[in-house]
Amino acid sequence: MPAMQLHWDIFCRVVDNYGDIGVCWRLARQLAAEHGKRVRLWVDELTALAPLCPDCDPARDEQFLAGIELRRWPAADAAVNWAAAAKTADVVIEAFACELPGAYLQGLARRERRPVWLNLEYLSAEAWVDGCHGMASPHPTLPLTKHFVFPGFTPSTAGLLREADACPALPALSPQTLEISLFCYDNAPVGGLFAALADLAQPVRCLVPPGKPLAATQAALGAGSAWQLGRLQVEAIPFLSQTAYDALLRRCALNFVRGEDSFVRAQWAGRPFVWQIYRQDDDAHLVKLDAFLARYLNGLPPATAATLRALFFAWNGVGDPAPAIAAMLRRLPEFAIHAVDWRNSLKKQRDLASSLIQFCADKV
Ligand code: TRH
Repeated sequence: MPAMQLHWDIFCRVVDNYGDIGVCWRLARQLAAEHGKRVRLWVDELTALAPLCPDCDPARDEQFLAGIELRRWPAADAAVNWAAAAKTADVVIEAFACELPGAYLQGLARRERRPVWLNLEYLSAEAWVDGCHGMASPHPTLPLTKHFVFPGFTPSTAGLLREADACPALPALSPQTLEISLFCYDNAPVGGLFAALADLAQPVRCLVPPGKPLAATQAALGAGSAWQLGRLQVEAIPFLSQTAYDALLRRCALNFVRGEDSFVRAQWAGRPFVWQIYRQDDDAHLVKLDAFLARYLNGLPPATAATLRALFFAWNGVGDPAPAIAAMLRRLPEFAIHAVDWRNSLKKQRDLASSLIQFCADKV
């Protein structure tokens, strides 16, 4: 392997929710823990990290956590000596086009040996991603080139975030109770879900994290934090650390996930999942959903594929959720086998952190 590329700066602006910081925090941890990198993570809103990482103190400008130097990225550029900060990094990751401070970029441009500068894009299963991964974009005025890195589901992309221990042996499921986790946006059709679950012959326990999932649940079932509908028990749970959340996904027989990072984790959990995609203007998210399903359902018996397709679309506002959920629940054992097969096929891909390291090494 050529250059060591030891020092990595990752920049993260929290747009909304937990996905931006969720991805950056996971990537930072893996680069430090598995690849021995010295990572400095700049985050504008540390309050978004605190729920995922209970050791984080959002009041502090600087702290060391999980082997990472965590720094506040203040709104005012003058609050940081960016010229000094630009002197160390061998690799700079601008997450999700968050735009680096001008003085930091100027500092990078003055370096004798320029760092590798990457823009980490959002995940998409669309085919065009294959052609765009690795594309270069020279800075209009400075002698710097940014490369676009696309996570994805094919070997032509940078792959998915996957730590060495992302796919341990699956724990046994609860024999009597069907356990379900529900991480969704507040417009998810949870009423239809609860109706379908309450109709099952088996006892069901549905675990609801705080924020939008709980708001949706309360809108459907009324105020409170625990509800009983026949054999269905719906229960509010605390927001878990990222590691504990990953473990919860493995423990549940079915997971409802959303956005980007929990969506990927559900796939590593090897359990059936339903995805609520992050909504975009002009229904661009439905094109992305379709692109994912084309890969995910490929090769399944037509009736199974049709059931899952109807369910994923209904959960995203296209179709009637209650019958789609009921139909999926009848096929849950088939869906469970597919979840493991899918995980095993995805695991053959190179993971995102390793791809980034290789990409940077190739640039030197
Ligand atoms: O929070 P999200 O909706 O994030 C979204 C998406 O990433 C979207 O693409 C992006 O544009 C938008 O943010 C700005 O969903 P996501 O991506 O699943 O992120 C949630 C994170 O929270 C993930 O890292 C898992 C973590 N998490 C925990 O650590 N503990 C918990 O208890 C739960 C429920 C989640």
